[in-house]
Amino acid sequence: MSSMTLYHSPSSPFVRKISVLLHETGQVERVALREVQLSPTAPHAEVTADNPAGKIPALRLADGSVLHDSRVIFDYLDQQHVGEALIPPSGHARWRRLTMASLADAILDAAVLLRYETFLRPEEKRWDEWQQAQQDKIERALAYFERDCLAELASHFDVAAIGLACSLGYLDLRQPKLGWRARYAGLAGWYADVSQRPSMQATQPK
Ligand code: 99T
Repeated sequence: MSSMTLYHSPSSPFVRKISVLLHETGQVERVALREVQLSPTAPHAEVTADNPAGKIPALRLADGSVLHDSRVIFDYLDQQHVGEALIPPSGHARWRRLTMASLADAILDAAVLLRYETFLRPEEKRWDEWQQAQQDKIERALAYFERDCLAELASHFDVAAIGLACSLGYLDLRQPKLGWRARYAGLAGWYADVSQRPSMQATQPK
């Protein structure tokens, strides 16, 4: 029986990072999924009671305590299996891979803000410069990954690679017009490879 409950939405890339980890580390059966619909303007009461920020993912543990956000949950679940850690335990590798993961999260933060700006905000209140600034963050991060990180990404499917894979999947879902593959052929090739992993196939966004 599942001992933990994950507040979940099939479109959330932050949740997807956790779902990919569960598949990669053989922990799928340990976590029950509680699907919720929410947005900044339509919070979900149960989620808000457990996470005052009102965001998913949040993970309720067997003792009733709750962990959030995705970085904390990822770290926690990575310490609950006996295989190779997805977050390097110490040394330079730890800080490097966490920094890459943080940049992948920055892509997500910008892409989710863009999504809310175009999907939730009334048209007459939208701000083009602000949207462009979010797109610029995404472009700068992708250019950095393409220029400096291809070999590192290919070396391990860990916290950094999972983060970026979920970010690229989310760009395909919500920002297909960005057409990132045309500018980042190396990332496109890497993403095509990792997309074949069972963990990525099983967690495709809907
Ligand atoms: O901002 C809100 O009130 C509701 N939004 C969320 O819960 C989003 C869902 S992605 N989650 C986050 O922003 C989590 C960010 C946090 N730093 C983490 O967990 O790492 C939904 C995207 C979509 O449906 O397009």
